Amino acid sequence: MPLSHLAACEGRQSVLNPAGRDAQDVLGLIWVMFGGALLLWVLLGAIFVYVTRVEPREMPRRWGEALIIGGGVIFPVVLLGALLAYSLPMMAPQRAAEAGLKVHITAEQWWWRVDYELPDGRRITSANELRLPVGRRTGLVLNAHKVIHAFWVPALGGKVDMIPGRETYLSFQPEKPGVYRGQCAEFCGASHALMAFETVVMTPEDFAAWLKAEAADAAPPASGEAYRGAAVFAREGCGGCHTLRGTQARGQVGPDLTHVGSRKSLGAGILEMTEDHLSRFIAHTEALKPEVAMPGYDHLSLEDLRALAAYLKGLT
Ligand code: HEC
Ligand SMILES: [Cu+2]
Repeated sequence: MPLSHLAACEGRQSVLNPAGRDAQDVLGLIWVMFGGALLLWVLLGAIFVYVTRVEPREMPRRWGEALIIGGGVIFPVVLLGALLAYSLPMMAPQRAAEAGLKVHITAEQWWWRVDYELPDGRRITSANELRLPVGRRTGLVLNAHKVIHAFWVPALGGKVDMIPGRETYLSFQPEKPGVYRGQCAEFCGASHALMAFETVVMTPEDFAAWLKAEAADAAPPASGEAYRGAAVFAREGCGGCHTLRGTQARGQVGPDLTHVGSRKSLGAGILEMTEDHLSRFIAHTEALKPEVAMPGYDHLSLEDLRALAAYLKGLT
């Protein structure tokens, strides 16, 4: 592993490197709690040194009682009360869903359904990548299909469980354009560690342009090879599980592929989006993601796999 990967504090998936208001608040809370714990540790150490080294003789009973009541009851109540008073008001804004864009995210095994709900009620379906406008607060409505998962983009905000049959909420106000990694943070089965996604924070203008492109139907094949790929897609029945808006493919089992080629990563954050990786993922799905619901298509010829990859990469 390259050393740079070990420098987790500098990463794009770190609470110590906040890129949004909510993550900034969480980091503040971390430092306050760390400071409080340090203070307590020093205080206890001092008392320990005092009673073992400085004054090891038995203490008068009145002193002992005062120490128990003061140090064991009053002090923790005051300290924990202050921490509670400091941290509670932070919770509401982290979950506030303001008017404006709302994104519904449903955790599947092991990928993410992502559904943008515009203020006028229109929905735009995507998958495995979240895009957000910088400087605005976007509400996230979280859900899960079969088992509990947890949604976490450390650089942007807190972590919240995703529970089948029960909506939970989070909201982000990103402050720096960039790409931040998110990861499922609750064990959800064999491929739990392979369930990540990129969050792309864009300027409001770029975001509006992206959203408009994302709302469009799938692009028709633009080359001979892509054309052949579209035919393989239809012949192999990929559309039984995947949707390509504007075509016969209307499956709901797997991720929406209408604009799969424009995503930064493939297979829920496990591979970079390239044609090579696409053909590898399609041929060896189960080897790359244990227990995945998509069968591997390793019986396809290399030409068919390449054509499929060219077609899908062209769906931007
Ligand atoms: C039985 C249902 C099923 C069939 C059939 C199926 N897939 Fe999938 N596919 C899935 C599921 C489920 C996933 C999500 C896997 C994961 O990442 O956990 C997926 C993921 C993908 C992805 C990655 C999407 C992304 O957002 O990264 C691609 C590309 C893909 N499939 C292509 C195909 C092609 C091409 C075919 C036909 C040759 C096919 N699939 C057939 C269920 C299916
Ligand atoms: Cu998980």
